[in-house]
Amino acid sequence: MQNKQFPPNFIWGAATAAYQIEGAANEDGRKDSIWDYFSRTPGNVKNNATGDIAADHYHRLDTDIALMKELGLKAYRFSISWPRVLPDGYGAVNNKGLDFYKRLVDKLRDNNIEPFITLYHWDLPMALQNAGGWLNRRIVDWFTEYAQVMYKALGDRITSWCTHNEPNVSSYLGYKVGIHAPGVKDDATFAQVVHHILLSHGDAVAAGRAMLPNAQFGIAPAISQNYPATEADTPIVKMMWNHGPGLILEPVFFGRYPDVNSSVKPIILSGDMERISQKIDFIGINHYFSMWFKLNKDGYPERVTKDLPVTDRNWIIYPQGMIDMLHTVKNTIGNVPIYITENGASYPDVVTADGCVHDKERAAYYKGYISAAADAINQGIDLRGYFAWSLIDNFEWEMGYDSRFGIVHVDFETQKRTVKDSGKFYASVIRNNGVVE
Ligand code: IFM
Repeated sequence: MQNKQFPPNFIWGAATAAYQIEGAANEDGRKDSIWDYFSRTPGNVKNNATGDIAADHYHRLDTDIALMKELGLKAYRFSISWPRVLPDGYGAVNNKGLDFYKRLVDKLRDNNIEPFITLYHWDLPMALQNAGGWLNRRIVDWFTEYAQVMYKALGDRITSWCTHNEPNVSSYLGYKVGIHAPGVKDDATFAQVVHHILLSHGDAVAAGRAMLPNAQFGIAPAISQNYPATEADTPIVKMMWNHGPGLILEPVFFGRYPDVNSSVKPIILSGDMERISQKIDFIGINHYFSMWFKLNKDGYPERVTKDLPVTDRNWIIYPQGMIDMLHTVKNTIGNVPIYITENGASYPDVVTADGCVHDKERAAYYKGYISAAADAINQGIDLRGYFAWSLIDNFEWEMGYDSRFGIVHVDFETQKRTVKDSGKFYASVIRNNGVVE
């Protein structure tokens, strides 16, 4: 393999999300989110795990920032817990909650680590869910109010604002399939929720432009790469795009929904599509795997297996898929600045007698995907940065603590952190600004 170098100023980071790492679920004025409620309901999460303590990041800020420093991170992507800042979703601001994020941002800046904020990574305040949640159109105003609270509190210290993390996934798993909070399985609800999420994105961007003219605004869908099993299955590729990332990116970039060939349509009021299609400055892409599909006898896509390596989640490892995906995005929406806002792999790690975590498969995964990122840049993709998912092992939604994605191991009994071999590999990538053999 040749050395893979990146442009100067390429941003190397790692990512986390509030509910997955913070813990301190009932402290300093925070109230429940839909994930607190969902995970405390028996049977929803493996081993009935909750994020009550998670990686206890709320109390371990200094340790975790020291780890980021040790790894040499240039940037840290994290999300704000809406119910920590606005426990009832809107109205009274919880200053103790806000102070936590002010401290985090100040400490990052003191350490020359650029903070990248995501406003919504799935922890909707339960108070809002009780008022209809994402199905109630008033949520667009509630979200915009929350965004404005954050712009006002941190706008002088933050350049990059991402409105929603994987809106295609949170809506699909939470409102269509029901395996994520709030556990709804209803096609009409799903369609309307997507529309309200998109509207909230657009209005939050517009509010941000008015308050912070120099800031950058974006959104981060999850985009896997889908291939047809045979040539006859090629229509599946477009179908999967339209139901997944296209459902987010086409309204945002073109002000129209892709054709999903469904009788279930959201209620769209006059002016909505203009509000959704605000100009944005970047897209974040969360990319993990590729999939192959064939059309089954009913005309629906069905996954086919491939003789390729997989992670412990059965996610196919195929770095070329990330390059192909980036070209699809560029060909569809234009050469917009892109950050890979999440990329990583889950494996069942063990701390060995030498006190280390020799996660060579994860290290190989990173080598493959980071090399692919370099190739994509050489092929003309405007890729500005890359964030490993995740900085530390954490609460992996319906999988609880049974799926580890960290480049730093967390012992959830003692909260001890151990940099994995993949973390050491990633640190070397950052030091060398690329993969050096
Ligand atoms: O842990 C999640 C994250 O919250 C969203 N993107 C995918 C990750 C791994 O499943």
